[in-house]
Amino acid sequence: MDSKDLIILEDLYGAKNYHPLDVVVSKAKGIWVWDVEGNKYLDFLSAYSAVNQGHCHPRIVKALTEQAKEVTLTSRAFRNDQWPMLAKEICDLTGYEQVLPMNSGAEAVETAIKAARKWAAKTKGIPQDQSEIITCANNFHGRTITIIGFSTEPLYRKDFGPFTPGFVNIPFGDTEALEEAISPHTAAFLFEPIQAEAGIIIPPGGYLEKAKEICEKNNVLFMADEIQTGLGRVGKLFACDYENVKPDVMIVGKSLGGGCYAVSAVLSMREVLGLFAPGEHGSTFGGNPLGCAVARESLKVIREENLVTNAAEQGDYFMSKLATLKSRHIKEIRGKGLLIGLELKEEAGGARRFCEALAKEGLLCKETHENVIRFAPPLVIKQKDLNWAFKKIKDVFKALD
Ligand code: IF1
Repeated sequence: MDSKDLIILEDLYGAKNYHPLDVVVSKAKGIWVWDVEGNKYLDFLSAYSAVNQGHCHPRIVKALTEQAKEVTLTSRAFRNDQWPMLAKEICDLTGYEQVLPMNSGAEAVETAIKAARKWAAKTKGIPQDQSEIITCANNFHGRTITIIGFSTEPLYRKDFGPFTPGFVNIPFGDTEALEEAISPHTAAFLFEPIQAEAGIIIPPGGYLEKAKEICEKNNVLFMADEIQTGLGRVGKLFACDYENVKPDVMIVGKSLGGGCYAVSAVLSMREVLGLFAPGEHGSTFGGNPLGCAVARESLKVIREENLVTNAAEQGDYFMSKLATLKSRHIKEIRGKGLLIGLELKEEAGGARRFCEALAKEGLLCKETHENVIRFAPPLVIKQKDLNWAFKKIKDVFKALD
């Protein structure tokens, strides 16, 4: 089967809930992927930051294959020898007292929402079914009905109602709006420290610190969704580290599974996660030994290969290169670490055509919304590869100028 045949099959049998570039990947290693015909591409998306460690990292693949020969799934009706080790290691790494394991990011966000509502009822004393959670406009936290219910993106919501009540939206980056939105029924403030899908939106300096202060003053849980910004992506272990702010609840996922398995988790103090009684929440695959063995190695790779420092250094370097681009199409270039967005002017004709031209040059990027090209390579990338990528970007902007 060549790429053409495979695209026909996918378009015939696959639901069209995506509009992928016509690149049919059959092999991947580190920062590189190859299509069925053997054409080589540099991956500048990292599966939306789920492959921070690079594709098919040998240590993570080894952890996967070794564990697969021992035990893969027991359900949590019984215990296993990998989950307790991951629980300790991730709590030691992040400084939280407890952790609840899930699989997808959305499941972890839903878990955090349930934890906040449970805490509101049992600890804050908010009357049953009256707790509120404050979220930000242009958020992205996943695709479940509850989560899209507080999305402000019509495309994610259309025809999927009715939605879950109990959410209040405020503008991102605005602490006065946060203060005004808090009521005696507010359980939590759920936010992304940098809004990636919204177009790599970085809040004003001091925003996280001030927002945390407001939440503390009002006994509101400060819940950070670090599923995309966490685990080194933005040049710190977590985006909240830029302001030395420690969320009450932290949600992680994506690269926790090292690109080899879906592993997500909610981290918090016992005062919050300790409120879950047996049977009140769960998941068939949550905390399974295969995912936990992979996650343990994924975290070790991030630490032992200094991926956080590399993301900071290479991100700064790449931003300085991008700043030299001369193009009438460029509106703004922004980012932290290796989460970078290049925003085009309205009249540039949309980011998709730039991504398609870049793919032809061997650089795989993805547009976010209409006008932002996202640059997010695996955190193992070296300067020489960024130079290669930059030349492709420069050539494409010259050609499309
Ligand atoms: C899609 C976007 C990115 C996330 C944050 C939770 C989740 C995500 C901050 C949910 C997932 C993915 C989902 C994927 C595309 C991608 C995405 F474009 F959709 F918004 F990365 F920006 N919190 N983001 O970024 O995690 O359930 O997917 O494991 O749905 O198209 P998930």
